[in-house]
Amino acid sequence: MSTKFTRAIARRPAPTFADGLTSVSLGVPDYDKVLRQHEAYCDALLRTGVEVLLLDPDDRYPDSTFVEDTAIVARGCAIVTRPGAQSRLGEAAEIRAPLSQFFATLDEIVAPGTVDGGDVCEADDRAFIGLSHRTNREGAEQLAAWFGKRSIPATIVDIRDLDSILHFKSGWANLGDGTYVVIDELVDRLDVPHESIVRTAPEEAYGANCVRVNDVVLLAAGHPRLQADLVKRGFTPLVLDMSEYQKMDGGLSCLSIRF
Ligand code: CIR
Repeated sequence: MSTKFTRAIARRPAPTFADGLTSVSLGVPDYDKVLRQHEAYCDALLRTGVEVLLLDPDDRYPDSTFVEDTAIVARGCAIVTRPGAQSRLGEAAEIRAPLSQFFATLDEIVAPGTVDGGDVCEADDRAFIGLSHRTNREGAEQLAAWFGKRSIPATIVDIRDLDSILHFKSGWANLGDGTYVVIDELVDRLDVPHESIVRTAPEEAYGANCVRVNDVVLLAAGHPRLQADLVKRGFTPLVLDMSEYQKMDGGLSCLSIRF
């Protein structure tokens, strides 16, 4: 079983994109390429059958194209997060109006809690919340309670000791149908059966941030082993060049909120 998505919200990258936060040294993103890769991403979403609400770029927030971090949607309800990086806090207010087009009420994470949507993975009948350098204990607990009210049990996973990933979903993807894509470092951290895990090769760890959207799995280019493994398991990967987003610690999931 996998969630059927009908809509997605994305935001065009701002000209200030390269001023955003990053922990990697992969070079400065080329803004023309950033835009082209974003267009390809939105086209791919459309091909999965979802309607895309594309928001205008917001120069004030270089990381604002990573909309996933600002809200979580589950069972027809939405909660606005409180991003963990100071420079991104204001992004939460900016997602309210677009979300209000689809949700009559919006809940919110309140101070001192912080949550980045990239730390939150919904998996059919349960949810995982990464405790990271962006999502703190208060935020994770507020969100777990929010899921609880919707009868979705949430497991908090501490990833603060892992330097290799920014967010939980940088290393863990739920593909539905009982399958997860997982990096080595996370394989033994959660109580999911090993046979349900597609483990990424160490040199393909970035590929773990893949996204199931309806009949396809969006997958970053350059991960041939993972691509083959997904095909073997009956999935249909749709490969996208993410080079410019990787330079800013971003991946496929962070570029949209899907519901
Ligand atoms: C940041 O550091 O906040 C951005 N440069 C990247 C955010 C990526 N978001 C995500 O994986 N959900």
